[in-house]
Amino acid sequence: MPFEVPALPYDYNALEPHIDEQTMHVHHDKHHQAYVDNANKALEGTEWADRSVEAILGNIEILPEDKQAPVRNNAGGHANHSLFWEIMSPDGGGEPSGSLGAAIESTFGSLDELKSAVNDAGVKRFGSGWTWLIHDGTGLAVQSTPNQDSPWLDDDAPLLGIDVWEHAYYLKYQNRRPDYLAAWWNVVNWDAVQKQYDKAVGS
Ligand code: MN3
Repeated sequence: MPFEVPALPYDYNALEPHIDEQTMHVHHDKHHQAYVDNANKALEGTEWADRSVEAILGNIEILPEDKQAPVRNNAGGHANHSLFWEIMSPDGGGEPSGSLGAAIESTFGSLDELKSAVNDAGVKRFGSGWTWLIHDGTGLAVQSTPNQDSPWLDDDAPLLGIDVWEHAYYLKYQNRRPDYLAAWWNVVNWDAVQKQYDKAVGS
C-alpha cells in the first residue's frame, strides 16, 4: 500500500488563532502531500513498499544507497507530519494526566520544565527541523532533529513533535518562531500523546 496523507481530524480553521487556516491548508495539502508522493516514488517497486513507515526509517541503512536520502527526507516527512496532525486538537492544551503526566514530572520536574526544554530546542534548531519529546526505550527525553529526520531513524519513539520549518508558522508568525512555539501548547492533544507513550512503553 502506498502511503497516503491522512485526513485532518478537525477542520482547517479549528486551531485558530494559534495556527491559521491558510497555513493548515498549505501545510497539510501541499507540503505533506509532496512528502508522501516523493516517498512513494522512491519506494515504488521495491520490497519496502509495503512496510510501515516506522520500520522503513528504523532500517534505512539496509535500503539501496540511492534510496536512502529520498526516503530519509520524504518518508521521514510523512511520519513526522502524520504524528503532528494527530497530536493537535482544538480542545487541546492543559496538562497531561495519568502515566504520561507522572513520567513528565519525574523526568523533567514539571510540565513547564518540559515545555521550556522543547521550546528551547526548537528555537536553537538552525534552519529547518523539529523539536521532540521522545521515548528512547528507557525513558523520556527532549531532542531536536534537522530537516525531516525522524526519531525512528535512531529507534526512538516520537511522542510529541513540533514542526519548526518556516512553512509551519511563517504566514502568521513571520520570524517569531518563539511566539509560535509558545502558542503551540494551546493546541497540544495530551490524550493523543498519551497513546504514543502507551505504545512506546508497551502498555
Ligand atoms: Mn511541515
